[in-house]
Amino acid sequence: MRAFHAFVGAAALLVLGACSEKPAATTSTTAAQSLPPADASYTARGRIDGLPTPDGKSYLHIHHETIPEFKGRDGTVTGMNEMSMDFIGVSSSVDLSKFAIGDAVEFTFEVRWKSSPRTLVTMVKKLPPDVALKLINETAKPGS
Ligand SMILES: [Cu+2]
Repeated sequence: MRAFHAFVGAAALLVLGACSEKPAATTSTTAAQSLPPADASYTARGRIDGLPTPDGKSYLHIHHETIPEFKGRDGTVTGMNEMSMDFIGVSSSVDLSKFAIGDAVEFTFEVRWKSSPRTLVTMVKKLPPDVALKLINETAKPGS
């Protein structure tokens, strides 16, 4: 019995390992080679609310400030309200290991309405921790 359970455990780990590596590999390949030109690119400020986990269940999540110049699918400037938003596509050139939840950041993302990932984060840089972000709906600060 004991040997059987150990075997099942090892098999489960292998499956998890395979799942967690696939999305990352797909994202970086896509980013480097086969993406059409971006419809638009925006730079905004925000606070990191979540970071990708190896199991693929969590993505880069940023509570961003208002983006007044944001254009909708038809090219009309609609603006994007302050919101907490998942960014599923992250360029392989961005090293997220340097960041922690709660970090204030400036970041750039590209939008492609007709392909996947629809948003691709291409730059993230840390802002001073005491920077005053305009996040009206910010509730409890992480760690408080
Ligand atoms: Cu948004």
